[in-house]
Amino acid sequence: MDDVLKARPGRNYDADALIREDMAHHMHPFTDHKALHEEGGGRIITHADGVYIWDAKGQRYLDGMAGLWCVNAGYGRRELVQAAAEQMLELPFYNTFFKTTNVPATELSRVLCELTPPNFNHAFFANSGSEANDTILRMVRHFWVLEGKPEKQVVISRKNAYHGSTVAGLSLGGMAPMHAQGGVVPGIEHVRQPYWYGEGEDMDPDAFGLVCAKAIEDKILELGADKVAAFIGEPIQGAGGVIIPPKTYWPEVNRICKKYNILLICDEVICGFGRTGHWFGHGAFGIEADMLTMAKGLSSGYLPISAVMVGDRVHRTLYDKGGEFYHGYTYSGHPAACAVALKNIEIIRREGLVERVHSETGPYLAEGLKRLAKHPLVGEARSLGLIGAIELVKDKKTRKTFTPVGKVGTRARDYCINGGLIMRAVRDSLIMSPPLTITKPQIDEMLGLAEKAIDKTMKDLDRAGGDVEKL
Ligand code: PXG
Repeated sequence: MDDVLKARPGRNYDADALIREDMAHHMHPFTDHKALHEEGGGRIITHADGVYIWDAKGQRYLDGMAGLWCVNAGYGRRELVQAAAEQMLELPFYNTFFKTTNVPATELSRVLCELTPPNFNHAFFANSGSEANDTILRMVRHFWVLEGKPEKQVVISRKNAYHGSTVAGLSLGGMAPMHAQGGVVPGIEHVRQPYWYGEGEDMDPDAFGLVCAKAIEDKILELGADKVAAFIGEPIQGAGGVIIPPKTYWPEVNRICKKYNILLICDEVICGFGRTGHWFGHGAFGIEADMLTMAKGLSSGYLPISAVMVGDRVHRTLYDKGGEFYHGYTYSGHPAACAVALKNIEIIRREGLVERVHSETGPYLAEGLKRLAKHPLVGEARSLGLIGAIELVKDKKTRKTFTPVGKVGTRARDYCINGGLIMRAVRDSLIMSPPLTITKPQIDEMLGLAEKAIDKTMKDLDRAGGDVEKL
């Protein structure tokens, strides 16, 4: 065990050989492999500590994306490694089918019920956000059949939502390029997103929030409430570009779902576990959800695990009328993943990370972004807690975006990475979601590096006479 827990500083790798090997045999997710080859291959990340990661060439980066929105407790947590190692020595695996369970899965389900609102008293485990959302789709459709309303099967979601990459996940999501590859599950409808900066035109944000909520109501009326099973949404759309809805949006969605007897599902995969300065995104917006999905920050990404929190209303029906629900994954409630999640939650609680994001680092990031918003290339810089976006625009006054879309954002993102900062580019926005352990000086460092990258991008644009095609 001591060996396992010994510090593992970066070893010496033959970076070029590794990159060649990777290009030869490894198909990466969401990747144009031909383009990756032409660019000379990817970055090989070798080790990490706190908020920093290193690649095989020895370059250090501040990880402004917490892995992929997930390393909430930061890198290098020996306690999490120890929790996994101890659990694996004791019981590395046993399934949770056939009337069996294990100690960490039992404890974790109780702890998740403590952390969520009082109507949540049951957890179902899976291994990824996508699997959790697959579970949701099956559960809500089954629920309405058991309720004697088998025609209530349609799920309403939003355009530009992200709910995963399995067939159900991509169908629930609203990413058109994903829908075009491999087919979608029928009976899922997508309405407009509450993206005021990009789509609100000259409307007041609060009025726009109501318009977007009304789009849900209009869709319900178009389909007939007797056909609609549920509405699903991320409290803040993450992969879609950190879209923080106007404050009028979610209360109105609550009202509409109640009025038409439609289940309200929150996808907390990104917003959960302190990201917004609340334990969950639904808490930040007062969303009264019937079901929740969570993953990523649940284990800070140290091991794969996700959960569906099943509210009492749905659980009661499944329990009373459901008989066997033919659903589950080999690794549902995996003991090592559950042990890590439990320790991770203990760390978040012990270190007061949610409160720290809420009252210290979240407001500090917001202040820094306010300063950055004065930059001539920045149209809006928004955040809640430690999730944020910097929108780069052609014209600050009119909120006019660049065409073609994406080139400016990608250029700025590449400058960030070359400068030692990991950021994501979504359209022409820079997206951030750092570990919740980030300190104020590290936030300064993150924003300073982002600003340098934006400056360089602006110089390139000036040199190109403002013509994005010439970038
Ligand atoms: N729901 C939400 C809200 C997510 O952000 C998933 C579900 C799916 O989780 P899994 O564990 O199946 O990947 C996600 C995942 C990006 C990016 O480019 C975001 C995610 C995944 C991959 C890339 O920002 N989010």
